[in-house]
Amino acid sequence: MGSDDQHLPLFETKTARGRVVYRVFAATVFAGICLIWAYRLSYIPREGEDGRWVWIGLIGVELWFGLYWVVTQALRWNQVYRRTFKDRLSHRYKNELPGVDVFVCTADPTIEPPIMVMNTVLSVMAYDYSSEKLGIYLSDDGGSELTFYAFLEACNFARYWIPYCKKFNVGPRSPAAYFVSISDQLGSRLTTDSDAIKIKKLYEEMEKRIETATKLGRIPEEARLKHKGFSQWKPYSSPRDHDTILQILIDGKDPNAIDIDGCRLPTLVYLAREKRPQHHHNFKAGSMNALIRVSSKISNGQIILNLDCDMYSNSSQSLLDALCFFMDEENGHEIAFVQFPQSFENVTKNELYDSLRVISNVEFHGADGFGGPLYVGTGCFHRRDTLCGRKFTQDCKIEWKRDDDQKRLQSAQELEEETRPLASCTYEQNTQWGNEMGLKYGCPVEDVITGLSIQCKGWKSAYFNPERKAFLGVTATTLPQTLVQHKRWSEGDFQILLSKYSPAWYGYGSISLGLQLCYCCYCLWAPNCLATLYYTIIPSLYLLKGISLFPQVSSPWFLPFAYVISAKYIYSLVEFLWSGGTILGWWNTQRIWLYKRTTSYLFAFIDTILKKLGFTDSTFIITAKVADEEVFQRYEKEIMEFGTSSPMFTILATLAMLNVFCFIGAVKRVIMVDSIFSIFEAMALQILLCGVLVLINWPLYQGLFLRKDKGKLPSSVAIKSFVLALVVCASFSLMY
Ligand SMILES: *[C@@H]1O[C@H](CO)[C@@H](O)[C@H](O)[C@H]1NC(C)=O
Ligand SMILES: CC(=O)N[C@H]1CO[C@H](CO)[C@@H](O)[C@@H]1O
Repeated sequence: MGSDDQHLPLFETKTARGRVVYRVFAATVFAGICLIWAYRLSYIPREGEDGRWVWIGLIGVELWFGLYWVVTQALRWNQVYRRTFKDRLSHRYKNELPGVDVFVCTADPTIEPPIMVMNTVLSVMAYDYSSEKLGIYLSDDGGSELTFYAFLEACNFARYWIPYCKKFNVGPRSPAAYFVSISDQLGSRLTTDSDAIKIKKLYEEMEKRIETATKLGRIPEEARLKHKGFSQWKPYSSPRDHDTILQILIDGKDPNAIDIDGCRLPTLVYLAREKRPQHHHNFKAGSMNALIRVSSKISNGQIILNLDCDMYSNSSQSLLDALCFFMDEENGHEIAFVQFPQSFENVTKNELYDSLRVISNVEFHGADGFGGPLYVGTGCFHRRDTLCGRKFTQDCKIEWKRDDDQKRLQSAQELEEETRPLASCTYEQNTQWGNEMGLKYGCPVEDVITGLSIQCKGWKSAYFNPERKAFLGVTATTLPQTLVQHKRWSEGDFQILLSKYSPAWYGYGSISLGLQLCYCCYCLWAPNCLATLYYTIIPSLYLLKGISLFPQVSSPWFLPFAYVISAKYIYSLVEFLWSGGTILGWWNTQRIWLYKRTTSYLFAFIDTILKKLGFTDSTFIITAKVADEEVFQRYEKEIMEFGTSSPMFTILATLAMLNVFCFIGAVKRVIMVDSIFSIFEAMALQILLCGVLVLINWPLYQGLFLRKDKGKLPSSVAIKSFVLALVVCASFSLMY
């Protein structure tokens, strides 16, 4: 190792190419938007004329869309890309790498099957990292014996799995994903590759035991007798009412904790924090904070990785990638967390529901250019001290070398006893936990608000989006799941905007203006519903009536509309294709964009306002990660899944019906009254808007009238929406 090597950075940051071209393009779009505003303001119908108020409404809506578009430019203005140099890291630090604790949170064994959770756990246990420095903590908010049983099984299987992974350098290291990936080869190599076959058999036996236990809802008696840990479940224990259950299954400091090759194993800890009905448990933020405290006594890794239980590690090197950021001599000391993208394994080719493609591959790179991405609650490495509320100062370079390997005198059992009180319900009373320390409480997106407050303390974050995805999760596979998930996100983000931690004022002066705007793009999701609803309803109704709300085709004012609309959509298509999507995928994403805005965001908006006025209380809904066989088959065929009747679907269906009626009305008018040309001349944009709405709603009409399977819309929704839309159209036609 030459002395020059010491000065080379561990990561590099490159600004995106084509930035200037993009900025010029954005400026032209903005000029178009200004012209649209000018048109609206100069043609307001006079008092008493038809459509005066509607026109004024359009001014408001177009002002909103235009300004929101300006805000979203922050995410595209200054994109950067990161690259790491893991070889330099290993070279320079060899055995002096810091301890890393991995937190996996699960909450309900029926919604999040234990076998899936164990695959996540096993995938991180098998990281390419020195086992003594790795601690894996499972927080089980379901307080379930089933999960604990599965964890014991996984712990045992790990003794075979980790050596196998290291010996053959396998990838991915989630056994389930690995066996799927080699299933073709296994078929042909049946007789030669006996190691693979042996380990697969072991896995399948374990899987069978866990799945049987899950199905029966109870664990085998002999397992219960074999491990003392089960005695911590008392007859009166229930998920909402139990003592702290803490088990150190593998003590990394114990020289006897070894795998079948005699190598040390990572620390493995199970925690179900105390739950009492009279104490609020603060959902995932509460369990993360309990884990932070408990782990500080056991392994106390300086770096903490937070993973959702359905998100396995697909790259055994991502830990080293993250360390390249933290340990860089030049810039590492200011980085508080490294966020990896949320990627999904279960996305169909033309992503029927939302896949966060553009957020992951475009927008977060933009936020990174202004000081760092948001913390999104999974796939994120944190420095422990910043997570615990430390403020940034220029001189707080961290000392990575620590004398960690000193012998601990207590046994694991003594340590458990000593640590248990840290996870009790009352521990946090009169402390700063949930406020200045750990993850913040009281917000449905505890992660985003926590990340923001860390950045407001002067820290930066980094976004790392490698070609080979570091973590893979499961995405929503039905429309209700998607909409509910987005309701929670948009509601949480909107609450942040209105809270004392609002990026708009709390962030002022402590994070860059660009980053403030980036946060606002997400925090303003919910209020977007109003403008979108206006645009999906009013122009169509006026089309039905034959009143034009947009400039005629021959008017010069038509040009800014045509330019802004085509520029925006062509750009959005190009961006989508560039980030790896398909054309149909883009079209599907536009549909979900519309559905989210007219339902999820609307409900989020109303709920937030009601909550501000003191009416409702927030509830955390976990979105199910499994679906039954039929649902799954439809998902694979990219058939939209409705299935239930919900107020959200009534809204969607009514809007869809309304647009069909208006479109039919317009066609009728063409045939009966006017000539095609004069209508088209006057109403081209309204016809286009209404027509696109009808086209994009095609799966809804299918779900309402054509499909016979269980995933269609219930007929009650069909009737309700039909009648509602008819009443609206008829009364509108009569009223004016
Ligand atoms: C996951 O990892 C495997 C190799 O281990 C790789 O072939 C695959 O492309 C990765 N998946 C994604 C989505 O990056
Ligand atoms: C939960 C779930 O739907 N898992 C599926 C994800 O996709 C893989 C591969 O397509 C399936 O094998 C899983 O069953």
